[in-house]
Amino acid sequence: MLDKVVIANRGEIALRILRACRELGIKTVAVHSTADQNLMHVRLADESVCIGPASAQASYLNIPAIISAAEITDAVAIHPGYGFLAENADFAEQVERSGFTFIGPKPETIRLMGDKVSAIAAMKRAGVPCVPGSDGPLGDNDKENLAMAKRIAYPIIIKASGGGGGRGMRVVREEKDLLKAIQLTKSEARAAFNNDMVYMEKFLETPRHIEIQVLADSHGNAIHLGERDCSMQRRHQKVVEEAPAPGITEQMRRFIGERCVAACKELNYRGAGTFEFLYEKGEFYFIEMNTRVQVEHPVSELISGVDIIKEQLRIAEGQPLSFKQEDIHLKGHAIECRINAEDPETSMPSPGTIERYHAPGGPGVRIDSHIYASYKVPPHYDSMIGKLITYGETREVAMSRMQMALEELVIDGIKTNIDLQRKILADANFQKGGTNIHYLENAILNQ
Ligand code: MV4
Repeated sequence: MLDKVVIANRGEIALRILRACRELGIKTVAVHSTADQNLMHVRLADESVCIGPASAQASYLNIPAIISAAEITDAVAIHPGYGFLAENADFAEQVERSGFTFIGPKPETIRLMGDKVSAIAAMKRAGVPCVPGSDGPLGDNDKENLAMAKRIAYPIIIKASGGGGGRGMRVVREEKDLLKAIQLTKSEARAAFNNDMVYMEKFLETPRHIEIQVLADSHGNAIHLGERDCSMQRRHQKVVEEAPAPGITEQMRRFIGERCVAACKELNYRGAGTFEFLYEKGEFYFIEMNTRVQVEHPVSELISGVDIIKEQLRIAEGQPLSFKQEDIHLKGHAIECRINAEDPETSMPSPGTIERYHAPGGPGVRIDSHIYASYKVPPHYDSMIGKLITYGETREVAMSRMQMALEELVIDGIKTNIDLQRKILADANFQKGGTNIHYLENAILNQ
């Protein structure tokens, strides 16, 4: 097994990774900023290294500081978690060139998937269904671009190849706006991503966001753990996630899951990954692949019984996957509510000191959080302070347990989105299941 791992992240995911390492007997090194001396996982880690000042740029994004921390502690591997450097191919490359194991895919794979045009081309080749579109970058021939949009049929969307996660896109509803929109998206993309490559897709008006979790080892084995529904979002920030996705049949799950597994084998994929799809009128359309572990991985863990972080560590060690697709039996239903330190009126981050904390419990309740009473939420990072996850034999049981857990949960001293989560769980259409990506903003937040 890996002897010692550097956890190159903070907050709940750093603690989640530390727990997985402990279970496997792996020593841990916490690396943290000066603002994060009091993080729970820093206390629990075997060793800790301060890597820089509060600003993420100077600490959690500081590649030489993180690699130096691995060197001085004699660690053998680096787990990037999510966000920060998790999908930075240059970081993965420098980690490996310095003689450490990067716990994730090969740098080439991260780079391929980070470029959306090349990611979509790879998926099409592998037989993954994609959104009808330009099948490559847009050229600068106006006549050709106008003809292409007419063929795809309006509305269409222009997306930056270097974008993703909602950055660098523009919807075009009428022919008269197309050429201007292409130019604007290009110049924004050049400024934001230093890459002005853009592509065109049919714009889907009311899709759901459904994603497939995969795991692949370095021996050519790949499996999927079914799907998650992440449609309940605001400004591209997921708020509630669940698995399985309401209304997805066993046949649809097998169809799309098998295509993702085939793509993993074709790409020689390694590690945990997520295929993101838009789902509309019974069809899946690939949009992006995430080459990291995701915030919402616990809902897949609860319905599959697989510890995704432990599998990441085993895969990085070169071990084969500890199960085959036939061994995966998805059972029951899981829901995750993200708990954010934010103002309920404005949804702006609301850092400060947690005066009181009471965690809910009982059957089927899991909390992934690093917070404790007296913990001071720093203003420098993401506002998510934990995740409340419930499991039940049915979706109804998981929802009922979530409603009880949200009632029990007490976080005093800072503003949080707990009341918003209570409102979502009480919403009749959420309870029915299958709401689209616009539902939270259009129906719940407008009440
Ligand atoms: C789309 C789309 C509709 N049609 N692509 C936004 C985030 C990025 N991952 C892709 N996004 C979208 N791409 C086509 N062809 C609508 C969105 C979108 C969205 C997607 C997933 C979750 C939330 C969203 C919110 C607004 C728009």
